[in-house]
Amino acid sequence: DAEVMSHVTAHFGKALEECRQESGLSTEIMEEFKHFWSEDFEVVHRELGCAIICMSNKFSLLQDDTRIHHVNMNDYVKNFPNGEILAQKMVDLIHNCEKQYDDITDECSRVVKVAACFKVDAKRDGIAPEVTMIEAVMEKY
Ligand code: BOM
Repeated sequence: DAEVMSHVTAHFGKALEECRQESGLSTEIMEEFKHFWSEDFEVVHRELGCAIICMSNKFSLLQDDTRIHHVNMNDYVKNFPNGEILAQKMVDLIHNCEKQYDDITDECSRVVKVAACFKVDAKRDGIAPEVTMIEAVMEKY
């Protein structure tokens, strides 16, 4: 559900500023994390992959091999309003994308590929939020 995803994105996106330095993700590439879901934003930069790893680590969402931690991701998403309807779906989508890029050894490069795949699949399944939906809930976090 796109509404739930807007909450998850608004909350997760708050960690971006803490991760800018170590990831090297400039504001020129990505001004705010909500733009991840924008039609014109291309999920291609290695630095975005590094930022997503850093951000995910703030919430313990990854395992030591930088793949998704299924239990922790499920619990994280369940904490948002109606999160239980999205939690397992999100884990399944991400895991399916991970399987497609398992051969990429560079972690940041692999994670940005997984994220791009996740964006495409989330749009296909109608659970991708509009940027305006994220803006509407950002003040809650
Ligand atoms: O194998 C690497 C797993 C990394 C998961 C990347 C998932 C997509 C991240 C970008 C989108 C985020 C939107 C909402 C919050 C997700 C926790």
